[in-house]
Amino acid sequence: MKFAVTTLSPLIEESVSISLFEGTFEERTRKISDAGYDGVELLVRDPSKLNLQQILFTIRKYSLTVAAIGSGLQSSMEGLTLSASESSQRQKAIQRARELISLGAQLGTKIVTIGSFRGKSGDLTLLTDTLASLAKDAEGFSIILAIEPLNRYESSLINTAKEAVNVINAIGSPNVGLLLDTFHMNIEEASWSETIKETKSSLVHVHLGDSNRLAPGLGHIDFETVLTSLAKIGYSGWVSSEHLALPNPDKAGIFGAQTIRPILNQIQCL
Ligand code: LER
Ligand code: MN
Repeated sequence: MKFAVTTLSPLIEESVSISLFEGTFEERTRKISDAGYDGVELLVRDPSKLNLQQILFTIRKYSLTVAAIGSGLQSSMEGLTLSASESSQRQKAIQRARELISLGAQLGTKIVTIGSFRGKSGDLTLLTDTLASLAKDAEGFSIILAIEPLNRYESSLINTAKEAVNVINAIGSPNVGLLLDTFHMNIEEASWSETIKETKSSLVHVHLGDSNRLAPGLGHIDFETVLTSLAKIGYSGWVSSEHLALPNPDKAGIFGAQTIRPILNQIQCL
């Protein structure tokens, strides 16, 4: 398993609750590397504004890789959702998803997340069709769209791992998989080990956040059980810390790494 953390891509001035580490993009990248992460999950707004060469240069300078493109800012900051009922709005979101897929390929990751970008409510059949058509774009770029169940208070579309797997199976593409986020799982799932075992064949990405959405170790989720369950199914993808930047973005990022890195090291020694 490889270990990443969510942080903003360059040129976003607004503060974002789940962007870890403070400073310029280069300063954040250096701190992420120093804290013991292997990669970054980049939170992106408008991909056309990004200087990709500069991002790649900085990330490589600190021996990191891009774990995933996080799409959550599309709904929270750009007002775009893939389940928008109005066709022109939905088309704008679909176009943006295509840009994120292309961005992911150019930055060398396989994963584009589909979490809150899908919207808070809407028609699941329409969303499934939209994701099926995006899967064809993803195929051309060797990208996997990682569908993330969100807890019931954030969306009425796909709350559980089982619901996500139903959508993934209905689409039937190797370019669509499952993203499990421990914060959402803590609300919606009955068992860490059973859910992870049952979703083995679909699982492509994992978000780590504690029960209160603080850094791992600041709530009551047993991350040893979570990570051991992932190891037992042979999961070799990314576990990406995505949690509130509290008490501040640096402390939260460092604390999360201090909780997770020793468990990963121990598991990898077994
Ligand atoms: C939102 O709660 C979340 O977990 C993000 O990954 C969604 O884009
Ligand atoms: Mn998440």
